[in-house]
Amino acid sequence: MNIAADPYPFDFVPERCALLIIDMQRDFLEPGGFGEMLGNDVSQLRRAIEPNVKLLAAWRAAKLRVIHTREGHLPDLTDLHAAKKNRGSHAMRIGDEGPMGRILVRGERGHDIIPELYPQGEEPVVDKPGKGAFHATDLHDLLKHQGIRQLVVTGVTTEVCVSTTVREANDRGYDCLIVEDCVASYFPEFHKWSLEMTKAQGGIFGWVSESRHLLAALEKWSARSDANAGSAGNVMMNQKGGTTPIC
Ligand code: TIU
Repeated sequence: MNIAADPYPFDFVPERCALLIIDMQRDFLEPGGFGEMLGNDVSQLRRAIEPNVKLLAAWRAAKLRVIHTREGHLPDLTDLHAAKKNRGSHAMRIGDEGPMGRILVRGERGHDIIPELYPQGEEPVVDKPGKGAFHATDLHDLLKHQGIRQLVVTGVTTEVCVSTTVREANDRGYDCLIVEDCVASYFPEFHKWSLEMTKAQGGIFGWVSESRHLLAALEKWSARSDANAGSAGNVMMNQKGGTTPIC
């Protein structure tokens, strides 16, 4: 199934594709967390929430794979290296107590995913200490075991964790498509150029598209699956006028 994308249409194979939602956590999207601690205006990221809500709902309705990630550290900070801990000149640091609990620490309110996009059922949540979702996680194994070869990537921030993850995925053999209106940055220019870099040189890191194209494709896919399920669940009339399931 072709999806309109840059630099050319993306050959979407739903059964082999996962929706990977990067770090839609309070610590990045709400005041008082890591994003604001770094001096950023968190309201810049919030425009990606609604398009993600719609895409996630359609993805779930199509019964395709969804994976969430969260950036953060163990409470004892043993997975936080000094380079990340000490960078910058901020009064607040990772692990310090903020208005939403200890900043970027697993189990704290600020570290969790925003309620609008909260994981459901058995959707995996990959906790990552770094920017890339493959570094020091079992994401690659998880994808391999599920037969996933393509990633539709959304979340925050475009040029940091989204871009790092797409680059890591690219080197591990995945085809990645970034959904432009479902990713966001504190810096509109970085967002723009990060997407430009992804799709430059014939799609050096992957494809860029918009959620409306994905939604249309998912609708088609769901309609087709429903039709198939209808025929798979078909029954034939037996001689007594009852029904026999077709196995
Ligand atoms: N600072 C910034 O833009 N991002 C991060 O620190 N993490 C993620 O992008 N998730």
